[in-house]
Amino acid sequence: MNKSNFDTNLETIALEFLENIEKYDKIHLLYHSDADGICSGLIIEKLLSKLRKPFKSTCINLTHPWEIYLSQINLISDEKTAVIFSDLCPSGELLYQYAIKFQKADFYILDHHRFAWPQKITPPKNVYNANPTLFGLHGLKEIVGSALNYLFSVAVDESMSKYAWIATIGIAGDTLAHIDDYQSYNRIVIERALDLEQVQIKKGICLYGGQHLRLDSAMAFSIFPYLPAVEGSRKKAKQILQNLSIDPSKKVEDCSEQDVEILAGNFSDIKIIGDFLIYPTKKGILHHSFEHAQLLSILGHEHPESARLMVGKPQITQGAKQEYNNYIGSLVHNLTAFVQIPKIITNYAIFVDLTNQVPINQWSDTGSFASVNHIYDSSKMLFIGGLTDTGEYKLSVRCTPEFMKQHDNKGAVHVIRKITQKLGGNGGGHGLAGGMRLPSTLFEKLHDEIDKIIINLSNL
Ligand SMILES: [Mn+2]
Repeated sequence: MNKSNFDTNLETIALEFLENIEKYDKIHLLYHSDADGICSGLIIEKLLSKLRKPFKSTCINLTHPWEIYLSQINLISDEKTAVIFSDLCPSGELLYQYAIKFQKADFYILDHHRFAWPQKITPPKNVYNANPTLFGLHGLKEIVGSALNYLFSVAVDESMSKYAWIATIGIAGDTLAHIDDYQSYNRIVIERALDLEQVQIKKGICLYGGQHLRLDSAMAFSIFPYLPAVEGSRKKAKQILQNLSIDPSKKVEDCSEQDVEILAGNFSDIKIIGDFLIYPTKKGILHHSFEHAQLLSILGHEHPESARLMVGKPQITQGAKQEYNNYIGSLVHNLTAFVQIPKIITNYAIFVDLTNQVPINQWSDTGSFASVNHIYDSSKMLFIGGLTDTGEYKLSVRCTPEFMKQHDNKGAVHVIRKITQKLGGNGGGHGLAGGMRLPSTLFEKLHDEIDKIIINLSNL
C-alpha cells in the first residue's frame, strides 16, 4: 500500500471511466458544500462538459441522512447510470446495498474521507473506489478532495490540467495549514498552479482570516492564528501596533521586513510569519486562498449557487462580504469566549461547556479552531459542546497529532468508541476529530471516567 499503488488505481479508474462513459444514459454528480467540495464538484463538471456528456449535479450539505440524497437521484434499475461522489460518500453499508440493488449503475468514489466496506463482503464490481486513504495516504495533509478530483480529471483528459488553481482553493479550505506545510499530492497541485502562473506564493505576515485587510483589522479578524491578546478587538490591535510604532492602517501585504520582524517578536510564541497563496487576478477576500476558501464554505452550506459563482469572479459582492464578516467575527468572538470560560480539567482531558455561551451551530467550528490554534493544553483531549434541547450533551472531540503519538496512535474516534461502550451515547469520527452525543445524566460520569479510558487506550 503506497503512493504508486494509489497512482495506478487512480489511472485505472480514470481509464475505465473513459471507456464506460459512452454507455451511460445518465450521469449524477454529488459533491459536498464546503470549499473543498465545491471546488471538487466544479472540476468534475468541467470534465463532463469537456467530454460533452450531459449530467445532473447536486451540492449536498449533509444535514440529512444519506438515504434521502440517494433516493432523490431516483435510480432506475434498467438504466445505465453513473453516480460520482466528490468529496463525500455514503457509508460502505449503504453504498453496498445500492450497488447490489442497481447493478446497471456504476458508482465512482472520488472522496478522501475514511471509507470501509462492511465486514466479509466482496466489494461490488460496479463501484470504482479512488479513495486515497485505502492506500495509507493521509486524507487531509497529503491529499484533499479537490486535489483528488483534479488528479482524476487530468488522468481522464490531460487538458484539465489548467484547472489546478481551482483545486488550490479546496486545498486551502480543508488543510487549515500554512502553505509551507503542504505535502505530497496537495503540494504537487499547488506547484502545478505555480508553474501555470495562476497563483503566487508570498512570504510575510500570516493573519489568515484577515489577510486582505489593514493590519489592525487583520489582527482582530485572524482565526489562524487566533491572537488571544487581541481578543478580536480592533481597538486592542491598534494599541499594540502603535506601541510597536507600526502603522495600523498598513495593509498586511504591504508590511516591510522590519514590520514583520517587530510584530513576530511581539507574538513570539505564535507563528505569524509564513507563506501565503494569492490569486493575482482576484481582489479583496478572493485574492487570498485561505480567505477565498473560507468564504466558499460559509456560503456553500445554505447558498451553494452563490459560492460556486464566487470561484469564477474577480471580486465579491457586498452581501457575500457581509456574510464573511459576520461569520469570522463570531468565530473570533467564540474563540475569545473559549479562552475565558471556566473549564473542567483532568489529567488527560479538558471539558468546555458552551451551553448558553455560543450558538449550537458554531460549537464544532469553535472546537476545530481552538484545536488548530492550540489555545488549550493540547497534550490533553478536548471535549467541547453543550446541552441540546433534546436533553443530551452534544460534544465535539478534538486532539492533536502529538496527543495521538503519546497514546499509541489512538485518538478521538477510539476514545468515543470506548465511551459509548462503557457509558452509552453514540458517535464516531477520525483520529484527530470526532463527535458524540451523551445523555446529560452521564456527562459528569464522563468527567470521572475519562482518565481511565484514555490511559488504557494503548491496550485497545
Ligand atoms: Mn474535503
